[in-house]
Amino acid sequence: MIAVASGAGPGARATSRGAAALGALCGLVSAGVALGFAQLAAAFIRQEAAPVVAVGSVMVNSTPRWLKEWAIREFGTNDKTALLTGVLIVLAVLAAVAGAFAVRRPAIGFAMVALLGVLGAAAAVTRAGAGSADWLPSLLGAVAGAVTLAALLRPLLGGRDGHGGTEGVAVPSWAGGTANGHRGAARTAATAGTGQATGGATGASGPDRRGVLVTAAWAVVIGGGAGWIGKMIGTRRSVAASRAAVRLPVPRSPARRLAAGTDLRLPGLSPFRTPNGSFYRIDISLVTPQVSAEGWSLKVHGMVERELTLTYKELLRRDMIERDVTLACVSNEVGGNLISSAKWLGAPLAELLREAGVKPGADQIISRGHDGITIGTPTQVVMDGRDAMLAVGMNGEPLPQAHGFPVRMVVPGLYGYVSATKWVTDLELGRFSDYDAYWVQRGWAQQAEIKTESRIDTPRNFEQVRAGKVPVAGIAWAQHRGIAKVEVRVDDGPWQQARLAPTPTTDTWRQWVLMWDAAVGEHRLAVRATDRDGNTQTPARAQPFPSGATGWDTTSVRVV
Ligand SMILES: Nc1nc2c(c(=O)[nH]1)N[C@H]1C(S)=C(S)[C@@H](COP(=O)(O)O)O[C@H]1N2
Ligand SMILES: [Mo]
Repeated sequence: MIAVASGAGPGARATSRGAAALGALCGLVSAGVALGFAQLAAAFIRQEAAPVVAVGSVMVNSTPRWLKEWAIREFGTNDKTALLTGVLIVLAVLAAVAGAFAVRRPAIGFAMVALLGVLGAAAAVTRAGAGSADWLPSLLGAVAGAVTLAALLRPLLGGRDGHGGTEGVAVPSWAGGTANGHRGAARTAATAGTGQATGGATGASGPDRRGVLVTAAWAVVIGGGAGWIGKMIGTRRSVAASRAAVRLPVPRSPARRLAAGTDLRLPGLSPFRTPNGSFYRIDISLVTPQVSAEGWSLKVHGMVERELTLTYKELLRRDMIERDVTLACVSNEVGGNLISSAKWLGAPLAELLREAGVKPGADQIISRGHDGITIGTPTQVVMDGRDAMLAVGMNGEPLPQAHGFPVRMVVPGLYGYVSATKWVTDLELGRFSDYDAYWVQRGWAQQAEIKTESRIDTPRNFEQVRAGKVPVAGIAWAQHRGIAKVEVRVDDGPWQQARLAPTPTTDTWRQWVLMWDAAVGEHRLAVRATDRDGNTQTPARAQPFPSGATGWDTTSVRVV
């Protein structure tokens, strides 16, 4: 990077490199301004239309399964942050390249800026659930970015035919050697005029460079301000206020009181009810959809006798039930944590469907979320008497925004991707043979009951415990069938029956514990559950795709 030789060659390279570096910096600043203005525009349209989020969303929708599974494994629930960071890094690199190009070949540089704008706009309009004006933020952003880049580069481009190379101090300190000893070589190059010949615009003088930096500082302030105002407006328009104003109704049918011992309260064991803040979260949305209770309505249509539309107020006036139900994600691996349990409050879904009058042959309920997802649920499962509901409350609070405020579906016994539509706004009765929902289009099973499974919560894998009585404890689940038995095996010993905690219904997980007489050494614990239909968990390992993982959870423990 340092020009050591005297003479034109290396010095010229250093100056042109320096110009490219300044151009890259201008590109970065312009990208920042572009994002700021795009954010401001998105505040008035929708948050999801902001370019980085839009590109991320399209990637979420088209990521191959192995990559998505890897991301979930690697980043867990931070997978979204990781994705957005990745998109930002790629944008930063492209913006820097565009800026570097713009110094020498403005046409190419500005074409790249335009292309980035078009890409953002294309992502925004093709995103599932996009609105018709969603291309605007990216385009406004691109215009703001281009204007900024032009303003920043003006002195540099002007320098090409102006004073570049003619002044004694033509070579800026950013152009190559920063150590004093190397300036001489660079200066030689510039004064010789060869810098322009080989490297294009190299002649920004000290005052010009200062001008660029001052403009850049202004651009950062203005772009940052626009972005900040956009964020403020976005937050003000958020539905937090709407949620805070909700008064949940008293259920006609309250949840069964939890019998003593339902929660064994052992250290390391998952609590029977997962606090809302630690409830697992899985969805395709990079920004939490903002649906206010006042703006919400649900349409029931398709193969029904009578179309219905329901507002939030009307929904709250209906008879409500309150139930403990354990939700599980089909992507949960053996031993994984994509499973949580809560006490839900909601209106029975079957009653609503009976009012609409389901036509014969309508075997699929296609529900749509505000984020554009579609989820297909068997009509017969919802109508079979189980507590399928349109939930508005979770553990005594209005649904948190991340979990579907104002209304989501909950259907005991089915994986989330075929039942648990958050931000649900539309129910269409149809046929499985006519329509594949979002995940089914991506190869997952069209219908999927939750498989009978169990997990060891304590001792944890590779934990070290003291010899003697050690509680081995965890959870087991077979929603809507119910857990009949849980057995634990130490090394190659016999299966020993664990003690089962009570549960209010068959729709939740069930805690279990086995007091283990732990002897010094390395031991391997395995667990298997049997449901009330008599199915015992198979040891055969299966991946989550396409209909849920199977296999026994195991932990390795060192007893000292
Ligand atoms: N609108 C919407 N609803 C959705 C999803 C989604 O991506 N969008 N994901 C589903 C999946 S795959 C699961 S496992 C559950 C997770 O619900 P939770 O985030 O409240 O735990 O929501 C389901 N409902
Ligand atoms: Mo899921």
